[in-house]
Amino acid sequence: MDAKSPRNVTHSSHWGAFSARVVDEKLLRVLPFPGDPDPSPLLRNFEGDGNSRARVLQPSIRRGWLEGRERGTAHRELRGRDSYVAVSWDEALSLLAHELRRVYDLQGADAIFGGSYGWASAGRFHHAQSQLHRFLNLAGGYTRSINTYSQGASSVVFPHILGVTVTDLLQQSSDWRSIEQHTKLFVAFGGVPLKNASVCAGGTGQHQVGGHLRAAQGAGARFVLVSPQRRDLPDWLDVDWMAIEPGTDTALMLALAYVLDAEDLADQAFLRRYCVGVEDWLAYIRGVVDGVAKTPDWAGPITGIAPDRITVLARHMARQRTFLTTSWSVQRSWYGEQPIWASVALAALIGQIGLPGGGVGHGYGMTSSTGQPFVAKMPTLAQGMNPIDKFIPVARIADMLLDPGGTFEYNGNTLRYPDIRLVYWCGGNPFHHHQDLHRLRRAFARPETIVVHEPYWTTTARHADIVLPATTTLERNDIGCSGNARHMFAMQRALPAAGAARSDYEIFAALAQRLGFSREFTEGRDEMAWLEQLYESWRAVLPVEQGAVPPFAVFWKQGVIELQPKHIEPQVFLAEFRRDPEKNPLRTPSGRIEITSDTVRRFGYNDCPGYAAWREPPEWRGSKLAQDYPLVLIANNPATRLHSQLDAGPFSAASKVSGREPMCIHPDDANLRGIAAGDVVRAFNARGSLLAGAVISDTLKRGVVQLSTGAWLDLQLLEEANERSGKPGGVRTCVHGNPNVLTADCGTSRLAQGCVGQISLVQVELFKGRAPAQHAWEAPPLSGNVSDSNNAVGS
Ligand code: PGD
Repeated sequence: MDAKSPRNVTHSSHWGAFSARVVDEKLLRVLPFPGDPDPSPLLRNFEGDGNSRARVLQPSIRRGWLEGRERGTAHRELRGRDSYVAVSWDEALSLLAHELRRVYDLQGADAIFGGSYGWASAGRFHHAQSQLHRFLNLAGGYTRSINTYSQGASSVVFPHILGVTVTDLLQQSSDWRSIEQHTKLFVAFGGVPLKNASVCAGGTGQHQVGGHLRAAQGAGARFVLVSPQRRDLPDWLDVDWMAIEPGTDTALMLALAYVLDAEDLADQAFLRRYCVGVEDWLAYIRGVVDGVAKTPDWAGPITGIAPDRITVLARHMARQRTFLTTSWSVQRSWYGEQPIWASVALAALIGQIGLPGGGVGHGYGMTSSTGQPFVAKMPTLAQGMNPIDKFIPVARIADMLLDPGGTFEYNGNTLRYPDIRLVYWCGGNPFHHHQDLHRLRRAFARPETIVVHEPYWTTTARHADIVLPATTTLERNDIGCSGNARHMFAMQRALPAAGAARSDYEIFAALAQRLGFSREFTEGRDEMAWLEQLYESWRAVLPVEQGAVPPFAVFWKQGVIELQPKHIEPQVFLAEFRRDPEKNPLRTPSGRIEITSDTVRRFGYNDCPGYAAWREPPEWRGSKLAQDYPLVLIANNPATRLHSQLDAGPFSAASKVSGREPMCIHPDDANLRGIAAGDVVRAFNARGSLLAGAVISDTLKRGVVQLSTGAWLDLQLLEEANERSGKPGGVRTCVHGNPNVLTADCGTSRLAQGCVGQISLVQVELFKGRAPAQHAWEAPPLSGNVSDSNNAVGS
């Protein structure tokens, strides 16, 4: 077909399937998949040319590294503000192959950090982490990371309480049909925010969470929202909003448990048959352990919720079919293990775990997947074996780089940080996702070499020594699906690669050739041959209930196939266990729900004892620090993009206020500070400072401000910082509004070491200086000019 004639190309993304209307090799429009009842507005971010300014178009080497590394300096401190030299693919790959060999030979494989956390793009073959891990495993191995920024605490605590991993949980969760049919009271700690249900890893053809909420309400369910933000459930839903103090959900749950216990409403038969350790927990709740009974009167001043509302809610919970769910955000904070544990223990007292419409869940609305019936395992690229057994919990990256050889606690073990010399990142943006970004900058000044594959000049790319231009999802072929979604999409190449960009696969294939394991890495296949192999080996082991699934050629031509959910009947979490706990014990040491875990108790962690307990977080409204920083900042996931992806796209860009990320502030807090809608405000604490655009809203609790993650970092020295907070010589301020300059970099507890990015204490003031424009979406200074012939694929 003539490249100029318009064509529609089937494709998919983490935020939904679509067809790309392409004219003259340019993307004109994105049209949502017609089968999607509620397509995500995030699709618009693919359109326009806002993102193209920041494309990495050529392999680029940081000048300080290029000029200094022979002399052993490499000017690591310049990372993040250095200029780059464009080089040919041949030169870049030779430099990198040499560097990898040097580090493997001199320092060993555990000196290479290949954790490379990040969402990258949908697509089973071009999954950036899988490509990197397959490559590094063949090269000799690497230090890896475990767990996620999403569910850092819950992924470690659930196996102790219920014997399930978070992956099991996603597959086994009670599905929305069972909730619609049976739930009378739906209590959502942290809500079911539709902005998050817009996305799921791998994408979906059907966004259905809004429809399920509507159906449940239509069938008579009542919703209680426990959150500092009303927007955590849709405004069209009739909701009883308990505007809780951020970080205090555990205290509320303990008080609810207190009422159930005190008023003899706990289901004793359930507790006896299915649980262990309830008496120890109740002794703590009654105040036998620490002299403090966890009554509603105790919880009222902590949570900001009136004691009588707590009492009434507990009674309602016991008297009707009640479903409790916690968001991922409530555990992304200090002692994040506790609200998860408390929610399960509370549901156990209610006694409805394993019954349709009752019991407990986690992560409803956090992606579109939770509560959708499991369909099938996905085609997966084999990563091989890593001969190195060193790992860190993912959010401990800065600790590792700053403290080689240092020890840390994790889930009952004392471990040691390796001495990392080379960091290899592919498909993630730590200068978006990590906390305390000034500290991360210091950590990123440590390794000898940092390598990043990126389509865009993100802040992470700007901290790398070797930056290799990666294609975007639209520039390659792939297969899009996720385990809890019914459709599988052919993700067909829509656009030619920008500049000299190559897919991660092509980059690793060329590197593997230089390092002598090309055959093992590629197995002799090109992109299309890999897609066919992945699809056909997946199709060969599909369960019979999937019926006839067409061969690859037919699938590719059709662009989409529809699969069947594994269970026809509504799925109920732990129903088998409830039916017969002897025959279907949980995978906990006792085989029962561990309201108290002897295993965790034996670890001896005071920040995570053997049952759910209230610990005052270092940063909350009640802490001493609140005298200086009286507002609680919620730094949650954005509504206008996935994390930091396509921040310059039209939907995300249009949401900026005065050229910056919008910060929501309650009218009373705004009035107190003389802030009006649209003003540029400065938020700061001892860790950092940022500018944002004010949005005045009473949809959040007084004393709370909200700023989404994902605005690309743009640190500028502001000489004109306000007198009250100004420092001599100015303050390095993110003028775009990336909240992770303000968040704390420490673990949830010694158990899980998850990230605590959700909540921090800050002060906010009207910015009185001349606010500079943000330049985060532009490429850094680049010298050198490389002819296209140098860049041919395969060099
Ligand atoms: P993304 O913006 O998705 O963020 O952090 P994550 O690092 O996943 O980054 C993906 C990067 O991959 C982008 O820069 C994109 O351009 C690049 N990319 C896309 N496709 C490809 C590809 O094919 N190849 C290559 N090489 N690159 C590609 C997300 C993380 O942030 C998560 S999951 C959560 S839940 C956390 N949430 C919070 C929070 O609530 N609060 C705070 N304060 N901080 C958080 N950080 C965490």
